[in-house]
Amino acid sequence: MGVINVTPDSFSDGGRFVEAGHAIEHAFRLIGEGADIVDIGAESTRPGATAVSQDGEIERLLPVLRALRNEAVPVSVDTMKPAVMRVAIDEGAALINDINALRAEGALRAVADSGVGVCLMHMQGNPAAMQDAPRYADVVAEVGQFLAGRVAAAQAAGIARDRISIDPGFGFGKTAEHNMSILRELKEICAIGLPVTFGASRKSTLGAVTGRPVAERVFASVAAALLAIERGAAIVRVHDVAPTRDALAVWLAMRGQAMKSTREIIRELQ
Ligand code: HH2
Repeated sequence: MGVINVTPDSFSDGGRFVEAGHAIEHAFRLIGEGADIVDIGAESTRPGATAVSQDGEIERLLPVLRALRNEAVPVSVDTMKPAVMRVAIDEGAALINDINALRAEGALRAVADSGVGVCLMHMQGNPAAMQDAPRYADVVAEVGQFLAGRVAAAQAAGIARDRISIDPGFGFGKTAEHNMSILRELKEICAIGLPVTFGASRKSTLGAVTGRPVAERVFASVAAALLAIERGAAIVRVHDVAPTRDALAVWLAMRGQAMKSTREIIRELQ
C-alpha cells in the first residue's frame, strides 16, 4: 500500500503533495513502482497537526479520487469522518482506512451501507495528545483486545468479516518500546484471523532507533516492512514503494515464490 498525503503538514512528506496535480503525479509514480493499493489521506494525524474541516478534506480528496477512478489499482481513503467516507465511496474508493476504527458517530453505518473494505486501526487516545503518556500493562494483548472488539462492532453493524483488515497502529499512542513489542509479537495480532495492515514507514520510532531524520529512514522502513511481512502482515503501508518491493521480491524468492503485480492478480481472478 503506497501512501499519498494530500496535506500541508504530514510528518513524512508534509506539503509536497498538497496540490492535487502533485498528488496525482505521485500516485501514478507509486503505481508504476508496483503499489497494489494507494492510500490517500487529506488530514494529517501527526501529533499537533491542525484539523481540517469535512469540506476541506473532501475538496483535497476529490481531484485525486477522480484521476484514479479508472485505474486497476484499488484506492483506499484514510479518513475518520463518516461524511468523507461516504463521498470517497461514491467516488470509487475500494477501501476505507480509519485510524479511529470506525468509532465516530455514523462511521460504522457509512461503511456498512456500502460494499467496500475497511481497515480498523488501534490508537490509544487521540492524535493531538496520543504521544503525551502512552500506557499499557500489556501492549500486544490490549491492542489485540481492542481490535477484536472493533471487528465485533463492525460485524454487528453489518460489515462482513471478509471486508475487514486490522492494524495495530504503529506510532499511535505508543512509545518506541511499545512499537517494537508490537512488531516483534505481530503474530499475536495476526492470530485474530484477519489480514493485518502494518505501517511503520518513516515513523519517529525508526528515527529513534537509527538516529536519522525523516528523509533518511528508507532503509529502516524497508527493514520494518519486511519484518512485519515475515511475521504475517498482509499489507504494508509505505511511502517508498520501489525499495519495499525489492525487499519483498528477495523474501518471496527465498520461499520459491514470484512477485505478482495487481494487474496479474486481477487477471487470474477473472
Ligand atoms: N499511519 C499514518 C496514517 N494512517 N493508517 C493505517 N492503517 N496505519 C498506519 O500506521 C497509519 C495510517 C501516519 O503516517 P502518514 O500518513 O505518513 O502521516 P500523517 O498522519 O502525518 O499524514
